[in-house]
Amino acid sequence: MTNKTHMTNQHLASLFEEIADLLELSGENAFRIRAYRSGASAIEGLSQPVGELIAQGFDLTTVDGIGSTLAEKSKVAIETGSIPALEKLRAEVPTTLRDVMRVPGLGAKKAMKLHQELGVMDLMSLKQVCLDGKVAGLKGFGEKTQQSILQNIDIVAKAAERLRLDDADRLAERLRSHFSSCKAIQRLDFAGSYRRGKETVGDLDILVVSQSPEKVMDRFGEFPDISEILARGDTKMSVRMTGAFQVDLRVVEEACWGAALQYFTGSKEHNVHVRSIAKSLGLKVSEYGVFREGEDQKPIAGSDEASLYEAIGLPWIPPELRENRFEFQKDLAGRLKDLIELTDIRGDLHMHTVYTDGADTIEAMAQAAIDRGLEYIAITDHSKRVSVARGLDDQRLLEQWASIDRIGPKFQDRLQLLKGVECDILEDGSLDLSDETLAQADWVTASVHFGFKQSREEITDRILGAIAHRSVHSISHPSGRLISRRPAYDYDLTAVIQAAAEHGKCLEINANPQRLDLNDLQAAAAAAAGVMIVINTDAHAVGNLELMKYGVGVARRAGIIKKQVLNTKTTKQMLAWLKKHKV
Ligand code: DGT
Ligand code: CA
Ligand code: CA
Ligand code: ZN
Repeated sequence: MTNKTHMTNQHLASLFEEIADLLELSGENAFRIRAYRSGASAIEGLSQPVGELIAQGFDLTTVDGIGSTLAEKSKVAIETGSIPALEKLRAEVPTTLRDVMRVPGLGAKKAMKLHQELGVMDLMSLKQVCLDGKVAGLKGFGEKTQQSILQNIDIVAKAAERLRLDDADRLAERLRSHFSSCKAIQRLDFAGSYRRGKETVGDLDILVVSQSPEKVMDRFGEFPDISEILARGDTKMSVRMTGAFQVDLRVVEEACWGAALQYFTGSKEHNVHVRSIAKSLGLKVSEYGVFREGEDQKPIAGSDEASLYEAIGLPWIPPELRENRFEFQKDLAGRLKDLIELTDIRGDLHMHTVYTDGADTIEAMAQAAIDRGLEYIAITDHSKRVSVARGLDDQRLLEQWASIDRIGPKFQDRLQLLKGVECDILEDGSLDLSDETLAQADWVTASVHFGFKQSREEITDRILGAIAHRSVHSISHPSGRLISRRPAYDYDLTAVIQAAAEHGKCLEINANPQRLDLNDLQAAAAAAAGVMIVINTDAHAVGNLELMKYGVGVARRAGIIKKQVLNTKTTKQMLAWLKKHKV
């Protein structure tokens, strides 16, 4: 028998967990439920895929926690991809009730009662019956329970939410320093979507090399933000943080480090493609290494990631590219050589000062830019339409530029200060400043901050008008979205990209982790159309200049190379570019 389904141990374990939950909801006896739960954690703790063990004729019942029933069901699952007993349970009990039973204070019995008496199916319908006041009237519940359910639903629902990349970054840094005192750890790194630099992260995946997994897990358990230990096996532990975010930790062997890091970095789609390339070469890639087909004992590569990719004829692929989008194209090696890096960035062309809603002066921003190794910056405060930020009218903007003319020489030889502005694209399609004023700027970036509810045609026309304006160099945060808070306005990005390409105008990747637009796929489309990309922090304080890395991350995920990014130019090249674009 072979593992045709390529089911991972994690997946098999999750099927047993689901059976256990559904049995609990059905009111089954505790003994049977516990058998499935301990089976699930036994399977997760195995150091080799169940499919392989079975193929080798290994007797699963010799593993602690796995009896003959579960061994049999494992075989069926590996062979067919499902378990009949689970299918039967799913037909009897809505599997979405599992979320309901996890609401603090409920549990299986109460969840089932809510289902039978009030037709509750999932968190949404639970919230509705609470809001309707129906739960309070139910025997054994009452007003107080109803109130606490309402509060707790939001916590459970939040568990389904993803963490923004910068928040994930802060958590990862705190975890790293928490683990730094653990002497049992030889090596530690983060994998998963966080390592790939996705704009939001579903959970954090930590990978560790250690001879004493228990000590590592003990230390993990001491992290102050943990609200619940979800699972702890021999080599794997999962916890929930307060605020519902999940963190997974896996301890692996030093010899498999590269293979494990590659596997758990994903993406799943990237890994599927990697395995298919391997297969065509008569090789097998798993989280334990690269093996010759049929020889499961000694890996031929996998102690580091580079050796794994090399074994299947590929250069090491940066994690940001591992989404099965561009990384398997023929010209990969050539592009990788020039893939944009943070150190390629020489300037920042979007930032605010105390003249509008920034926290720092022009001088402070300039000094901070020098400290970060930048060679030029454009000061781009808001125009008057942004009245909450005390946006500048023509008069005040000209005054600011006059002071930049005075300040500029102070930084000579260290930093080129450019006179810029972030000019609003008004609802009627006109620009917020006069043509005469705009013509005097070194750098003009135009943005939409208002009128998000306009029609697709209206918003598109506004942006197209700005792109065609002779003094405008760039469009900032072109989609207007705020991650997890506000969707993009409706506009025709393809038309915008085409117009930008025609007029030789830039489109921005806004590096603020709340924005990150253009996003990776949009930026890739723009660059492919020949549009010059500019990556800016939109800093509102000196500390924000460090956000540049997030914008560069988006560009890397888009496969963008150095020469496709305007602010990789040297000061001299930049001034020449600006001169060429001056009318
Ligand atoms: P997330 O957490 O939703 O932002 O996304 P990821 O990519 O971090 O996903 P996660 O945490 O479920 O798993 C981490 C990596 O582990 C994933 O990118 C690839 C690998 N992986 C996990 N489960 C499977 C699986 O069932 N099949 C394959 N091929 N890879 C898996
Ligand atoms: Ca993850
Ligand atoms: Ca995970
Ligand atoms: Zn701005």
